[in-house]
Amino acid sequence: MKLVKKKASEAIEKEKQLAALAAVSYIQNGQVIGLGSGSTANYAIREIGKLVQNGFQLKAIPTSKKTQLLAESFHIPIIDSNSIDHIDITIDGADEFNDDMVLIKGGGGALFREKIVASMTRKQIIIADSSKLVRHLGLEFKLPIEVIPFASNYVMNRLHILGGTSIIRQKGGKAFVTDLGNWILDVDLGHIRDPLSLSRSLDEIVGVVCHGLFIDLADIIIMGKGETTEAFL
Ligand code: ABF
Repeated sequence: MKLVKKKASEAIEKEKQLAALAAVSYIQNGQVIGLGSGSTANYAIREIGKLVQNGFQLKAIPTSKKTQLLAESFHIPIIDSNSIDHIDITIDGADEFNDDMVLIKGGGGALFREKIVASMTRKQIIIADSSKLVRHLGLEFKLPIEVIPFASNYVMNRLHILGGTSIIRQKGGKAFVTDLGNWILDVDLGHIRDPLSLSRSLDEIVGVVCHGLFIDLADIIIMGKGETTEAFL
């Protein structure tokens, strides 16, 4: 059984790498690049580091402290998000996506900066392995929602009215704290049949900083599939 699991995990990592390579091929010299978070995005950051090593003049905006540290280790020049008015290309991951290119993101806790960077980006490229493509959003992956800690109980009660069951994400026996000092609720809402309507309802709840539904925020999704990739446009 262990060998089967090992081979499955190797296949997933291969798909992530293939998707990352395909995404990085879109990058042109002199561009401003948004750097995503998560293991799939990390493969892309490694490849972007090679571009920089080969003389590409790039400027990068990371979506998390962890991503910034990795980018700096590859000598990718980091700039302040307030020093530019747009990002040319962002390469980022996802936890789930469907045929309508709606994403669930935030499994890594970086969703707020990811959504800001995605909103600043002219070409948002999402990279994922084939396990991330789902028919019904939310059935397997709970929706991450970033909240102001002061409002967490109030938000959990409002989510309950919407039919959601929330838990405060933990790390090391206490509430996980995002780069921006907030908490994450992981909310079981079952099958999210109408992401746009839910997104609007969540945005109205005072204390919600950001939720993990990314709608109209993916220009291309590159999915690794076996030994190749598939693009969703
Ligand atoms: C990030 O990529 C997060 O939004 C998402 O949770 C994560 C997926 O992680 P991985 O690529 O490791 O599956 O953008």
